[in-house]
Amino acid sequence: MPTERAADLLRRMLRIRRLEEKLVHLAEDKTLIRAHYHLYVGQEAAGVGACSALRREDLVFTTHRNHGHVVAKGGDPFRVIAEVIGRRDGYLGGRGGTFHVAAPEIGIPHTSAIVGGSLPIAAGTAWAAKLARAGRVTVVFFGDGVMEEGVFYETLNIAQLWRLPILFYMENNSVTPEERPGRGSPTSSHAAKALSEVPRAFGIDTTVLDGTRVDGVAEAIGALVARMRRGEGPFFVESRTTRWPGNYGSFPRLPGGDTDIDWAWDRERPVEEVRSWHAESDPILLWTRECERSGALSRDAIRTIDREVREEIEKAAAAALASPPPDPASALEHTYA
Ligand SMILES: Cc1ncc(C[n+]2csc(CCOP(=O)(O)OP(=O)(O)O)c2C)c(N)n1
Ligand SMILES: [Mg+2]
Repeated sequence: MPTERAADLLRRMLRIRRLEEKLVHLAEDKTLIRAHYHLYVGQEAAGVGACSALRREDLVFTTHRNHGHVVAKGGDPFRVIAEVIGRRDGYLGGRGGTFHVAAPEIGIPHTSAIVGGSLPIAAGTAWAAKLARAGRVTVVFFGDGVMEEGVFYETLNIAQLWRLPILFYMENNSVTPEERPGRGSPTSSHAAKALSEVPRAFGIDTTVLDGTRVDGVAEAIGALVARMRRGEGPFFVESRTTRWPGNYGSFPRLPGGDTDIDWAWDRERPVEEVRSWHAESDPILLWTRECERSGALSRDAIRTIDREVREEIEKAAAAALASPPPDPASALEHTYA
């Protein structure tokens, strides 16, 4: 891979990681994030790889883990952080908060934290694009838990019957490293033997991906997006990742602190709780090692990118903290009766 592109993918993944680490630090002040919030740590390669195949006008729908998808689609970290902490410069003026970060101007018209809530709306934008012959595609990211919801089945059915230009991007974040593609089959709490067999039963072209490999995701999704632009679709992807230990429990934690980019080479250094995760399943450290191995990026170039991203996120967070809360007089804006 050319150096430019390798660096761009790394920068985008790091932007998400550093932003979310910053959120955990901000959340220590309970007045900044007043309720529950979820992180995308460990799944960055999925969002960044998939969105790298998209244009600005393509549409993306996301979930309760939306920060990563919004940044991957080109969202401004300042406006994302401002939204999460409820400030005026947030993408929704501080009204949405962590669960509903959406940014229509970059193709994220709506975000729902209702498990499965975005699927039928995404099918709607795909239907609209098809009618308008817009060549625009829709990607809907969702978790494996969505496959337990009724709306999933209705949406898959109509999307296939109407041949909609939509990619169902299912992030199966509950697999062990041994269960990632090429190694074995995941066990699941779903009645289906394999989750990927479900869309196949609808006749939908389905791919199982290693969601920790940003280059593999980018290449596979690039090919599917090209086919959708030529009028094919729908497609289904099962993207397998391994849950980051900090995402267990009711609130995210940073076991061992912020990710140190040097852990890519110094595998024994992270605390034991996260050591094997960073060694085998951290998409950013996997990519860092791959970039060095292939010669696309030197260790120093990687460290420089990380330093630049950390500075960028520090600035974004400072600006978000300086942004005022919404004006009380605007409370009824966007309210319909
Ligand atoms: C309809 C609905 N039921 C339950 C919840 C509570 N809830 C929030 S996240 C979540 C788990 C979703 O699992 P999955 O889709 O696999 O996403 P993950 O958290 O693993 O990324 C649940 C049950 C919800 N938000 N919406
Ligand atoms: Mg899940």
